[in-house]
Amino acid sequence: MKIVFASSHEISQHEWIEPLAQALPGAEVVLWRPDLPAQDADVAVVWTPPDALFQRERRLRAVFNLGAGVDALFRLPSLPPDMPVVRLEDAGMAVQMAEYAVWAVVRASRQFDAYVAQQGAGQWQPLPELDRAQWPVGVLGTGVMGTRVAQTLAALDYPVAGWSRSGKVPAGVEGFAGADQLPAFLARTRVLVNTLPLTPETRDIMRRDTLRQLLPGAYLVNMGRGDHLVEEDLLALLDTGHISGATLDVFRQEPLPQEHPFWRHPRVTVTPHVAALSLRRQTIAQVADKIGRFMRGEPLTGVVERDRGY
Ligand code: NDP
Ligand code: OXD
Repeated sequence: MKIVFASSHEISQHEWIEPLAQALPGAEVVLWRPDLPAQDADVAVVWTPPDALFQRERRLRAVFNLGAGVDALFRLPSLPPDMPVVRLEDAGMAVQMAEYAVWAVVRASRQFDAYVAQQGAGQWQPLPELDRAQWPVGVLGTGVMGTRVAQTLAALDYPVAGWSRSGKVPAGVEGFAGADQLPAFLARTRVLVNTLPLTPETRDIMRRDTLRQLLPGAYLVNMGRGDHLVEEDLLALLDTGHISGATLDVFRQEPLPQEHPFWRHPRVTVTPHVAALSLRRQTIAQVADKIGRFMRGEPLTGVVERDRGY
């Protein structure tokens, strides 16, 4: 079996290629480069690869994505429509997403930024206590990531609801399903936490008319994809005060351009797409297991449903 490894990021032979080969005895693992002859590989392991991969590697039987989101792959015109695409499931990312959401929600609801400002001014001024009932959290997408986020915030006694296609939510979380129930979900939500995958149906889901349905003084946490959020609409609603602040990890253009107003906005926190980092050991173990199952014709999870887009 021959595996090509294709990534837009720098790939170290020592950190990725060799451990993957060790985890799959008998497999040949090579780094794919557009300037080398086609490798005639059986499978590709990828993170945001170039379209040229699928133009050149004509014998691929499946592609294994080194992340949970497959939107970048689906943008490639040469990805064959019937090629199985297998995504990463959790692999140590869900707990990080939960940490990120807790960081943002707790900072906003406990007014910790105000205490940081007070320290700067040498002020000792306790602020009113937190009333969690005033901070209902709504999690968009209750899949692998959203479930862990919702469970973690519910364990901190925030009132938590989740929205998904099916309405499936963990215990202790109120469930809302589909487009029909989106208005009711938004109307009870003050902190909106996005963990949706990017698909044609979810693109621009956070825009003026949906964000305006949130409770006044709403707070936004975006960990899904930049294209979920209409950035100008967020800026306009921050200006009116309807949205009190936002913590954003993903952007329509990454890296976020230097001139972008989010960088200097006093109520926007920017992080560089790090809500959950790939953990090398867990990622390699999971991908190797999935490739092994695929090659042996055994059932495997994480196969993306192409018509749903996730
Ligand atoms: P899953 O496929 O496990 O979950 C997706 C969830 O979104 C499901 O609950 C699904 O509903 C719901 N959903 C999808 N489409 C719709 C729709 N049209 N309407 C309502 N609900 C919908 O994905 P993961 O949780 O593993 O990952 C989610 C996303 O998180 C990734 O695609 C990626 O964009 C992002 N991510 C970001 C990271 C970062 O560092 N910023 C790191 C990792 C992931 P249902 O349950 O009914 O199917
Ligand atoms: C992912 C990501 O989708 O890191 O896994 O964004």
